[in-house]
Amino acid sequence: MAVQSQTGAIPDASLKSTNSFFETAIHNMEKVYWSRNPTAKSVLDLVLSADGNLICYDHFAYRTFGIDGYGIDSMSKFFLDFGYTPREELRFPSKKLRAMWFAPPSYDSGRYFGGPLPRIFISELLVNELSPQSQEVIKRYVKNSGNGNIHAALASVLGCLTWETPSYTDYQELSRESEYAAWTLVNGYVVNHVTISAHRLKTKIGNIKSLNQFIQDQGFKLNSEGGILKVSPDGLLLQSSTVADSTLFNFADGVIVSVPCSYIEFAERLVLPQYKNISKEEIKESHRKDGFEVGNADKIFESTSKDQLTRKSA
Ligand code: OOG
Ligand code: NI
Repeated sequence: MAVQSQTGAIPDASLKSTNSFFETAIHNMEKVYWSRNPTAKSVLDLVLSADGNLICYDHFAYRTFGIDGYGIDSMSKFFLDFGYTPREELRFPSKKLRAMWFAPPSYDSGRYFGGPLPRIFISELLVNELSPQSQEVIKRYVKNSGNGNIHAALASVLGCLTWETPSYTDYQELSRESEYAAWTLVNGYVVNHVTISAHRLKTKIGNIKSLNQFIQDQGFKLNSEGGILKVSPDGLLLQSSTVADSTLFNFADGVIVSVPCSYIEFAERLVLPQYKNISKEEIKESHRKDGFEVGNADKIFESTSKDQLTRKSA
């Protein structure tokens, strides 16, 4: 089925006519994301124009409320139904979060734009560990949303919440305790960010250090939490991200306030030591570092934080 839209970041013509239901669905999740996040879209356009109009995605990420069937499982079901495999769990005790990542059916056969399907990273807020006040707010929205959790993927494709429009009072209550909670209340299941695979870019921005420099030279602000470049303990997973855009949100009690939406991330995965003698042309994604890192992720989460959004210096 051909996808008809002017808002997709990547020309829809590059979605083949044989495109599956699944690819069409995630392409539409992406369109919601590009249409709401002008900075992410400008960065993508910049990378596309500098690197020849085809990119690979390393992963897509989502946030959820880990309670009453609204957590990781509500979103992962869709991906599991289309061939994804659950991989590892990551824990973030001080943020009261946990996450799971899911591998696509193949890393090396190209199905989605310039490459294979993206990995999927889904986190959830450990709601039962929050204060009674925050728990009450989250449970109220979740309870009144019918069986919204069953339709998480649909909500992401449509770009709408499965619960009723929040009040500013509730948003503020959650913001005081967990910025993640407040973000999820107003953004729901929409794509939190997409990540461009830096090592798969073909020109000189095909390593994350040059890519970061290129993006900063164009005036974009990168998340500086713990340093711009986040490096895994083994040195093989390098990540960076922009600071999230904000958008005006119409709260149910009539207040219109700017709230954080999404950012864009870059990841470079280096070749594993056991494959270091393979020639450059023969290196596949499966020869590279896989998975995610708690230390990196902990800092990437901050891309939607008030501290980063209000930071003055570039
Ligand atoms: C996810 C942050 C972690 C990564 O790649 O490690 C992450 C989020 O902000 O929801 O994206
Ligand atoms: Ni990420």
